[in-house]
Amino acid sequence: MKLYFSPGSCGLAAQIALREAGVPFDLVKVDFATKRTVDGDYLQVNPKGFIPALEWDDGAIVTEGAVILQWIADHHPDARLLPPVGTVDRYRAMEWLNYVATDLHKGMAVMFSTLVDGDSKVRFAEGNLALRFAYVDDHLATNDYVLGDRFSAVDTYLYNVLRWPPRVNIDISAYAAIQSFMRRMEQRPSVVASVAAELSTNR
Ligand SMILES: N[C@@H](CCC(=O)N[C@@H](CS)C(=O)NCC(=O)O)C(=O)O
Repeated sequence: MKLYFSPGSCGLAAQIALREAGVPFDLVKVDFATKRTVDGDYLQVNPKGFIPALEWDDGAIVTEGAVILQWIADHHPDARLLPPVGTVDRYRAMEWLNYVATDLHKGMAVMFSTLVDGDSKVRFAEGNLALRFAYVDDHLATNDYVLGDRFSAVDTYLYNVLRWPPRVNIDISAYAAIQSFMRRMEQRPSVVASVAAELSTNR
């Protein structure tokens, strides 16, 4: 199993989920600028050019972070990373995965974009992202994890994306429930190991 990633970006969630499921994997670093890995052309792996991508030992490749998380969860049901397929709880989890992917992840992508000027980023952070953070904070005020009292794959993605605001000068320290959630996640061995693994490949 190979997980294609780049340090500091959105491959962290899949890495945490793989560790939670106890799946052995190799990390393969992708250079965003050249779209290359040590093995060669990353566009042959994922023509969209985005990480993450997960390559199975038989060569099958899955892309899109929210889908990769479901793939990991469904292939390792004992890890109970997501509610069973077809249940209302599963659709609730999918709602959250989609919200994190489309509203939070891609909203934060605006803040990293070189195509958007500084003033527009400030307006976007205040007029758009602040509402997203407030919604998440409100939810986490009465739920230890996104799906309630139990950790799930959704938390890996939310944690991944919520690591980014300080890097683009967005202060989320006043969102107390988000802060508690982040500290809770950082106590998990899977999170500690995944962050360390990214750091070690970044040296
Ligand atoms: N639709 C993709 C988007 C993933 C994505 O935005 N990946 C970013 C890193 S967080 C990326 O690969 N960027 C490459 C680049 O900007 O060159 C998904 O949900 O997995």
